[in-house]
Amino acid sequence: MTLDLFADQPALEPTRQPLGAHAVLLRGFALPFVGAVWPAVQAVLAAAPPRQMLTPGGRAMSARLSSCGARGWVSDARGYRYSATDPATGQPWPVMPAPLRQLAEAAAAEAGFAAFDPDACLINHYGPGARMGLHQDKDERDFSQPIVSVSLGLPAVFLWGGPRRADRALRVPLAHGDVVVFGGDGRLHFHGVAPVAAAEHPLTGAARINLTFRRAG
Ligand code: MD3
Ligand code: FE
Repeated sequence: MTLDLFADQPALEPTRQPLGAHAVLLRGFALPFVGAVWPAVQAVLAAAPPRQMLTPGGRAMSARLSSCGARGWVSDARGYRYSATDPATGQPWPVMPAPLRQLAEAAAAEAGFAAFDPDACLINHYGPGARMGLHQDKDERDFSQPIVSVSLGLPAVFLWGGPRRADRALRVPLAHGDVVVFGGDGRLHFHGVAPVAAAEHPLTGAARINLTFRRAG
């Protein structure tokens, strides 16, 4: 008889889980990249610290945002938009570090999107209790390219709705290292993040960090 040494081990390949027709969850896909990605994220956040943005309605978002790449996302009384410069400094956003770009390209390819070429990486920082209400992302121009989302640190429940605000949202637990790739019509679905529960993560401390890679311009 042959001893199956691996019978009780988790699959070596990341598990691929479709979330409806327009999104695929790649559990743990980012884990092999974290050693290179995390120091690069910390360097970006040191140069462009995450800040609470104001919605056009004048309310402060509870997640704190930063960006890297040729474009970053900003919100103020004038509205939401992509900007080539950080409004806090007037300087260009930090360049997108190679390890981040490589992770985004690899995840997109795994989900069937060849040659993903993001020009923006939004970095959302969630402390305990921070959340993101149901919203659509409509500020990008090229809807043929996917959006790649990478979760680091504390877990959270991602809310994955439909094309209408009233559509029932799926509750998807996301853990450190999980990646979701969104494409096609899913680009216009409502989505959000439930309040992050207070805890400590060995890498990020009391924070969830989400990277979203996009082709904005
Ligand atoms: C589906 N961020 O930055 S990532 C956002 O976890 C945002 O920080 C959440 O929603 C977070 O806009 C969710 C997943 C995500 C990001 C953008 C999308 C899903 C998306 C745009 C269109 C459709
Ligand atoms: Fe969004």
